[in-house]
Amino acid sequence: MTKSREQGALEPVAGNGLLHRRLFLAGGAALAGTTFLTAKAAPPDLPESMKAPGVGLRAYGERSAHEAAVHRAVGATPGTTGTGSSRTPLESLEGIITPSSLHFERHHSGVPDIDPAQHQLLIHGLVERPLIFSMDALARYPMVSHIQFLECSGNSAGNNTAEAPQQTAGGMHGLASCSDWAGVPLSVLLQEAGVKPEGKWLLAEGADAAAMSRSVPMAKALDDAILALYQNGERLRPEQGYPVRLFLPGYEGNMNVKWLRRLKLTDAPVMAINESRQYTLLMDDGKAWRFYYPQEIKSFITRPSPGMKMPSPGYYQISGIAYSGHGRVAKVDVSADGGKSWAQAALQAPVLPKALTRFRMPWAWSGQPAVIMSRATDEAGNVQPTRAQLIKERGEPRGTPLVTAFPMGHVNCICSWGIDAQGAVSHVYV
Ligand SMILES: Nc1nc2c(c(=O)[nH]1)N[C@H]1C(S)=C(S)[C@@H](COP(=O)(O)O)O[C@H]1N2
Ligand SMILES: [Mo]
Repeated sequence: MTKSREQGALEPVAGNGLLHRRLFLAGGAALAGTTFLTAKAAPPDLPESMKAPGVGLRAYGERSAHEAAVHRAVGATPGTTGTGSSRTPLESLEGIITPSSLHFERHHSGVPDIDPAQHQLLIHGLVERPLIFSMDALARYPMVSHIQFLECSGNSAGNNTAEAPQQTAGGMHGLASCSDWAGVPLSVLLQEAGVKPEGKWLLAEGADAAAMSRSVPMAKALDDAILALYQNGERLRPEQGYPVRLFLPGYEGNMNVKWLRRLKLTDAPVMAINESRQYTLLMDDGKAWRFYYPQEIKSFITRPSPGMKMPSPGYYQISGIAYSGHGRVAKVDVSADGGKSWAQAALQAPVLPKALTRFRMPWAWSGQPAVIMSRATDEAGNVQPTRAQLIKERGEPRGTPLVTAFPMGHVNCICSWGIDAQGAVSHVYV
């Protein structure tokens, strides 16, 4: 008798029990009889919630009190208020959207309290007509919205320390989040201001005490840059730059200037401290890589991940995220045997350019120790490097703490989780 496609899907396609992604496409039919969980036979008692009416209506929603354990991991720089970062708990999330209240934060001098009725945006410098916009005026321009990720270039820098840091997936990679950003295309406003031929760069300046300043090349400004006013359908959170932020899809987090107050057209980059000293990669030979914009192809497994325990051998769904500042994710390969063999994961639709992409992989865990990892490729053909490849290119790990990790920014190497015979998950280097 010939095997059905579904039965075929239950046969391993790579070492240590990885199964074909087709298993998910078959609607799970093949898994009947090989259950992920044991369903109880007796019906549950009538729950208390059915015996009396629930609480009343609420004007602004809150999550369930039972979910309070899911929160950002906050790391403020000692001796400062609000300078530092907080990380998205990626291991607790599914899909591709980051709830606004869990979007990672990175502030150089805290979160300013800005009244939108007072705030103004100035466009000046090498333009025909300098313009000042109130927030109300800005909101009257045509808008676009896109689901796109934002990532700090210091994200995942823990992979470049000598010992594998024992962090959760969010602790390692949680300076990345993904939202539906809506706002006014920058190109529309530049057209109105009239860019002079010598205007090749824009200085973007924030209205915070850090006066975050970055130079943006004109090509990006005219391509897909927006002045973001909305995040996941509502006005930006204060932490994300309320009332207006520059959003440069795929570009390193730092350039996405929050609390934007000024765009000055210039003929050259201004070499602000935030781009001349910070946010450069200092190489072992003393040279610094500067103006290093797109966030490179990256992926990692969020479930299972460190801090979790696999309760027993059996069927599991490996789940993770992939993204690239260069466009769409083309494919994600997963290995369960430390990189010896690989099989392609299922990509959850929609697979959007410069957005988080959710991948999933069925796995029959035998109960033996295993090392799981993912390797993404983007539509431009960029493949996520191994850690050894990154070290070859950048030099040996410097062991610098995460907060001063600028020389180790743009770390996008493959990240491995080890699973021991008891099912405990840890971060391992292979
Ligand atoms: N004005 C201003 N803009 C800023 C920053 C800042 O400190 N001030 N931090 C930058 C950095 S380093 C990053 S990674 C992103 C973080 O954006 P988020 O806090 O919305 O996640 O904002 C960038 N824009
Ligand atoms: Mo950043």
